[in-house]
Amino acid sequence: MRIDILTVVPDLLEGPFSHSILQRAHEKGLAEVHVHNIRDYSTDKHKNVDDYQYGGGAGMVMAIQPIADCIEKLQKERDYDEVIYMTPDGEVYEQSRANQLSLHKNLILLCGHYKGVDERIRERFITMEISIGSYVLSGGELAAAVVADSIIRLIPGVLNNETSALTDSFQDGLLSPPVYTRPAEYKGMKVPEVLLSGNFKKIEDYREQEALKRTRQRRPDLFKGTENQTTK
Ligand code: 6GU
Repeated sequence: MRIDILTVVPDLLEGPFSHSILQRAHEKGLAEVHVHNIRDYSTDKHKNVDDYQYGGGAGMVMAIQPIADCIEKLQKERDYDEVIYMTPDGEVYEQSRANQLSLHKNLILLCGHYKGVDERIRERFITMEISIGSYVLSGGELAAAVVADSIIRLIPGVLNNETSALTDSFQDGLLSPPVYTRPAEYKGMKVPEVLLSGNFKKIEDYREQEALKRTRQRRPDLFKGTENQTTK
């Protein structure tokens, strides 16, 4: 899997991809993330990437030329499965979408900034628009890092324990049950007896009940319909 991220603040994306599992995924040759500075593609003499909006109004708009040139260059080099625009007015991101995207080979993530991109970019190049929630970030970079992380960790071989992504919260449409580690008792607080019993059937039942209870209490919306469980 290859992910190309287009941004006007590449520094913001350095941290997330030089650490932990994403770094390991890269070293194992399972996933590579390439960050492109949109400014490098500007043909403007001042290397501008934004401009005033037609019709007036506060806030700058990301101009079409540098973004179009960058996307066209990448698309000449390989076929992309999706060209995704990270924007607060996109489709709200969920696990089902992460699962689907993790099956692809090449993705472009375009990070929005300022008032957003010239609408013609969306019309010509964008195949999917993603928001990571109902709040506004200063730019799409942190959202792109969230999306890239959620996808890359699903690629087989990226996580040490390959089954662990399958038992994540949301993968079966439920939140995860509580977990414990040693000691069995800490200042009077005990680990539930059943987890120490060695009876795997009972442990499995207990975990399922706790997952249901937690989901009912915290995310009753997950029970409404099964659309969260299927790949859209
Ligand atoms: Cl993708 N971008 C921005 N700027 N804000 C957001 C977002 C994206 N998703 C939620 N808020």
